[in-house]
Amino acid sequence: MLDLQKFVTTKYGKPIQECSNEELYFALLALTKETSSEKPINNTKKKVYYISAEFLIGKLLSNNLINLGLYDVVKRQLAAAGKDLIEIEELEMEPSLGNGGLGRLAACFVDSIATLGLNGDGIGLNYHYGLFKQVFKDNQQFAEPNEWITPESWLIHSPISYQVPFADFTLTSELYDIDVPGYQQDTKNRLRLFDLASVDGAAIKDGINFDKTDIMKNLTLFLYPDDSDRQGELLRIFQQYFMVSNAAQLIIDEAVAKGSYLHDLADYAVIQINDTHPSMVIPEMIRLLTERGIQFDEAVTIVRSMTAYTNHTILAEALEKWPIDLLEDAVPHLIPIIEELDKRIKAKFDNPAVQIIDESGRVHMAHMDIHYGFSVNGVAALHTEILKSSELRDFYDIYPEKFNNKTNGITFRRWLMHINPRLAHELDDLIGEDYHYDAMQLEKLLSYQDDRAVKIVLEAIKDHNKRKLKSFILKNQGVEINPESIFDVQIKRIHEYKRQQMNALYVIYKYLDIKAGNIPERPITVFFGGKAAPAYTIAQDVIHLILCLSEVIANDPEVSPYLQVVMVENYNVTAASFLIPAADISEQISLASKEASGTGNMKFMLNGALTLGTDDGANVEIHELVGDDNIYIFGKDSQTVIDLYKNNEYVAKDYYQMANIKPLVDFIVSDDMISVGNKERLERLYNELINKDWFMTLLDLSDYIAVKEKMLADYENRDEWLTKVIVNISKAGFFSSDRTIAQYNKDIWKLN
Ligand code: DL6
Repeated sequence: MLDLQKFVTTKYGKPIQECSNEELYFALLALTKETSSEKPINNTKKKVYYISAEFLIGKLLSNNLINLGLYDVVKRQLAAAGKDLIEIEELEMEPSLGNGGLGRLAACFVDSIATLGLNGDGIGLNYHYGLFKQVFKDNQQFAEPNEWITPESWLIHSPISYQVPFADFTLTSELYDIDVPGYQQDTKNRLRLFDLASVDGAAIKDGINFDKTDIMKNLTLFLYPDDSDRQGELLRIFQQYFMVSNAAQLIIDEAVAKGSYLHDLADYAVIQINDTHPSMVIPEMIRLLTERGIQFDEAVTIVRSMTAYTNHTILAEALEKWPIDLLEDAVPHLIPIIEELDKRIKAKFDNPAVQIIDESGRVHMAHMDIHYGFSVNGVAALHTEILKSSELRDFYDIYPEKFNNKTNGITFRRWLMHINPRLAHELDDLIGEDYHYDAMQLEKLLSYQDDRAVKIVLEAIKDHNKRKLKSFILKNQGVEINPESIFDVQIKRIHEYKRQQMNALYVIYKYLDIKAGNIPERPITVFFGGKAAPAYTIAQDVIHLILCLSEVIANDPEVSPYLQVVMVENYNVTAASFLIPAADISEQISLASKEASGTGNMKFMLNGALTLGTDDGANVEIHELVGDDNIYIFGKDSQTVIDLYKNNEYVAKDYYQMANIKPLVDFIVSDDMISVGNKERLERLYNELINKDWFMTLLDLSDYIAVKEKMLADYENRDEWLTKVIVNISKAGFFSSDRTIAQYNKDIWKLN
């Protein structure tokens, strides 16, 4: 049994009571690292290497304490000494190693791989300043470096180092590991983050600008550095190659250490390519194998039998295509290999749509993955179907056997047990703890869907979580929110296809409706959170719209008691952990066919929020599981949208002219808005909406408003609403990432 008092006294020479929270945080960090260091590394023969540009792991203290079985005892012993684990954990810096859904998914996956006792590590880069820290000024987003690495942290410096060759120099890598203890598992895995000793933050000036040419100093400064110029594109290629060359060398070394003689490498290792950022691992692995004496043809066969690709987007512009001359400048030694791979495809297929190198000399990374890997998966049922029937149809015709679906999932250790302990304890009491190991057991909760006493407890838990969020927002942003209001939450990267602008137009509708004298039955607080890529102007304009609306409403005493808009600054995993358990309405309103899956939708459902969404991504599967009565679906379906694009039939202006829509869009450039905002930004967004609206905001706006109004009205029938909440929680088990990983293993990795 852990004796925390003894551990702390040995470390500091004084008892817990006399320690500051900071001292206690570092004591708990040391305790957790020590406990996981004692666990042996999983060393079974075959291993999966999950290579990803992002791992959005979030704070680790509670998560690791839960997985190591120490959480309750630590919490209790701290409380006995008058200390609060939650307050202590606040001092942890959130690692800045990811950005959005793809990165958070990778974090859930490494947790689930370890929890299922599978041998698998995450491999990525150790970004010193993450994507960026979002700061609001003048109702606009500004970017600052997101510093997170402190002298004592979760990173463990490893002696492993490799030489990574580039055109003009060779870099020597460093490796930092973060232990990944699975939930109540005897062994552990690791997240392995490569870095360069010479990287220097002093190169950054004026926000997140830096000299992009000085690779030795800037290689791992930022995730997704601005690639709007050639030097930025080159830097991304340097990063990607650095990541995969290190990964490939590590994979070979580990396999050889276990007895592989390389011809049988695929019996020891399988690589999951997470989106196209790690795609260069294919030519790099071929290069390393041929360098070690394997014939080119055999190297291709080996690599093909050990690499699998996950597609996370159907946005064509997000599928990477690198100009070959750019690759030549950074990694000339890969060019003959890529050209040979391309030549073989050209000899076999004359369809230009499936070539690796296109007529303009661009290398299509996804095409290389599909031809030279053995598996291609989408991340939700609808997404995979769209890949097969339209986006990657030509490939599906060639390789139907490679395509498979793996609907995403989330780890319940973080997204239930950690962020909503009261709900988790209530579930433990009602249905037992089996769902900790088998999430489908949550269905047992269905038998309580008419239980008044359970509903009262669920209401009380939501109320508690709303008050926790209130304190968080007050502390971080100095804004007071009303915990008695309905919490309507949209948190995700800012992107036109995700349609935060449609939600903002609803806010305008509600604002004007209240001004017209229609007072809502209950106040509503609309939360937004998310970062816009610095080079994505319209997304920045959407943030500006939301911030201006927030100010206009806050300044209007006729409306502010009933409606509030909060744009959460620097939205990250920590903010999500407060927002999700407090939410009533989960906004999943992407244009149907555009959101590959979404994983926030699953987190909200698990925490008792109801989905307001389109039939898109994993919403479709949520809809199927909970049934029509327990979800609020609106908008055109994916096939209609696909046809609209195909036939070029959508004309935004036709919708703009409609009597109920025009006043809402016009409000964007009203005097009220321009008085608190930037005219150029607001006008640009307004013009975009009426003249282009590529993601069809106005198409679904009327339906969205109608269904949201219905949802708000339904909220007042508390009994029926809480039945829906119970159904949603009960049906969330399917979305455990343990299920997703078990499927990856059964169908793709075949580890045990
Ligand atoms: O698969 C994880 C996550 C999905 O849930 C989201 O729907 C999808 O947008 C996201 N994809 C990306 C890749 N880039 N883009 N665009 O982040 O993956």
